[in-house]
Amino acid sequence: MAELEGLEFGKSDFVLLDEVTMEQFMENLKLRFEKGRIYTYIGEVVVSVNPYRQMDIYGKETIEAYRGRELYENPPHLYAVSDAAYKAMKRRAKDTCIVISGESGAGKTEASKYIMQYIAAITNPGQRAEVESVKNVLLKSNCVLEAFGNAKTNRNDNSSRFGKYMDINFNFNGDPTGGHINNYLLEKSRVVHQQDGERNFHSFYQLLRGGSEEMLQLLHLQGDPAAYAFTREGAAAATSNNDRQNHKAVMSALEVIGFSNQEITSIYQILASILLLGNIQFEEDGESSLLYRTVATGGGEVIEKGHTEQDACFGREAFAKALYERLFAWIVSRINSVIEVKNYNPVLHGKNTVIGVLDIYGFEIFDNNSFEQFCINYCNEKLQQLFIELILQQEQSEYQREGITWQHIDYFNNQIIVDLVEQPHKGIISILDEACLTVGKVTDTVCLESMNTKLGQHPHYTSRKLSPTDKTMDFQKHFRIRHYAGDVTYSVEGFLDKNKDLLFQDFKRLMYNSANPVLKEMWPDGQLGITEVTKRPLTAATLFKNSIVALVDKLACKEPYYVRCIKPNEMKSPVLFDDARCQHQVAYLGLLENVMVRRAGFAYRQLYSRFLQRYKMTCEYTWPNHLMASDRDAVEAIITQHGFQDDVAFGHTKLFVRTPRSLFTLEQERAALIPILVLFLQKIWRGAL
Ligand code: AD9
Ligand code: MG
Repeated sequence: MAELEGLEFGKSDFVLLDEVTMEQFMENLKLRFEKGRIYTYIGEVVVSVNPYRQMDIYGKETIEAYRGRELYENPPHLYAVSDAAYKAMKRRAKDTCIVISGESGAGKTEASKYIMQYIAAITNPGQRAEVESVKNVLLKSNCVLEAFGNAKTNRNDNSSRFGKYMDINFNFNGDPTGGHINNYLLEKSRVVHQQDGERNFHSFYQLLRGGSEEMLQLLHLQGDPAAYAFTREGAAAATSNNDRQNHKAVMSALEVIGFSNQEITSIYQILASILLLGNIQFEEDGESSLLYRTVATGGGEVIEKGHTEQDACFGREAFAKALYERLFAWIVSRINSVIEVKNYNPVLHGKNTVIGVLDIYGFEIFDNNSFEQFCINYCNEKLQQLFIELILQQEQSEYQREGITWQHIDYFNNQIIVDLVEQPHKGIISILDEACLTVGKVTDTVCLESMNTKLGQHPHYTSRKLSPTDKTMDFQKHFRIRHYAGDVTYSVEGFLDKNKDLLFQDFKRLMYNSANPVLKEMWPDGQLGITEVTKRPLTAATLFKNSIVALVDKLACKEPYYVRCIKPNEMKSPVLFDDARCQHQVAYLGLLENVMVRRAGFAYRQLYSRFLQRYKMTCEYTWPNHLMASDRDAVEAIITQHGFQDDVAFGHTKLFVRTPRSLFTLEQERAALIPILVLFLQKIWRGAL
């Protein structure tokens, strides 16, 4: 609990509030925001409010001030949790992860970058070249991934349209030796269509506005986003992005990471072909795989099927989206191949530990919410569930197990919404998949009917049919989920196509047979002959669900640190604190419950035997060995000697310490005693005593 700030800045840890009420919580949050204090703790959780202005709190001196320090020695900061995660990893050889959550525009991606910068700054004091190079690639990868995976939305000018989980690997010295990026469901529909006021991915505008004349000529492009169907809608959108400057930064980052000239050219050729593909108009005539496709009949016969104009448009859009998606996945895998840990030998190098940083798309509510928002919001439900399990549930069940007197704190458990989406046979994803597998003309509306029938009783599901008086929904189109973060009305239009994610086989073969080796590498499945492709691929929703379940498993086995981001207003204003919007976020993020559990709870716990081993030297009754009936009694003697009785509780197997300060005192005393002990032991050895 930091005390370096005066009281005029409010309480630096919500645990210190006089009373844990929403009113006091909001008052403190607002006061701190207005005083430019954007970070506040709940124990070890950082609550962050997006300042929407450059803050002078990320420089070298600040990094130095936090380096190696304990959480409560400095004012709250992302750097302090980053250091805590790093220390846990280094001292205790624990894998840790930092989970950043909050709605779209709340500041997750910015936070993840500051965290990475901090970790890069405090490691490799010896400046070893290979470690520096790993750090450099990790940092530069952000710029490339943002160019290809972020876009301006109506919520955020630089909105992440993919989920990112990055593992950073460390050797026994605590220096980064490599890393791995997992990417989750890129919102590829954006390639062909954007909502009013939104843009396509940054990469297209960067190329068109920032590419040299020579480059554009080579790619047969004009340097004007308004000239292309896929970028026309977003061409005029006001944005704080400097496309021209960012293009330069991306080109240089690609080089630093190690992309070859041929690879860089190929990347831009693919972007150009997507733009040109978007401008193709169809008449029902001519020959190309856009106009007909080869299909295998049930009897193994191969026939050609002519396309209607509608088929051709569908094929063209699916192709453009797939080209972009494969390009993005390929860029990620190329970065991974550069940063993967090489020549690692656990016997020689000791345990390889990991810090994971998760920055995923935040909860979204738009005017029109489609399949992508459905997936994004489901993912946020899963992360909220993990937070509940780790912070609210586990904590309380440990007190119960250890027999500590405990008043149970109630919280909303969103498992019921997670089930609504993902439960086998009954959940929305299953119903969607079933509709996709059904042969014949199943439309989005038929699928909606099926959901209405099967989910009509669910307290978090509704539709116009189930609430006929609600005129904000359409009978044919809409269903609504009561998410933990608010109600979202989804339009089923396009759900089935997006879930099937069909791409005609001919495109895959065409790409695989390309003379360009980079393109060929992106389409390995194009090798299969027409009659060999029989297995039905998993649907997009099921693939996404599987990847998110795997992600949650990965996070759950690491020691978690949390950053909970809050968006202060909808206007991107640095001075506006919209009370209602902020309170809504505090409520659904479960922050008040978090304070209650934390406040009634204990910051630190340790097995009696371990505690004793570490601190027995600080007490005359336990040093060098105790003669008491049990370790528990010995620990009690240490606690009593230091006068901490009121700050601890004794469990069946563990000691629980309420505030970190008591522990800090013990640590200081231990540190002061060690040199004296060493001297003492040396004298014994020399026979001086
Ligand atoms: V989304 O779910 O990807 O749409 P994020 O990632 O939560 O969203 P992001 O980090 O992109 O939001 O922040 C949005 C904008 O807020 C940034 O582009 C900055 O202009 C602004 N921001 C966020 N955090 C900070 C900060 N610590 N300092 C200054 C900030 N500006
Ligand atoms: Mg983001």
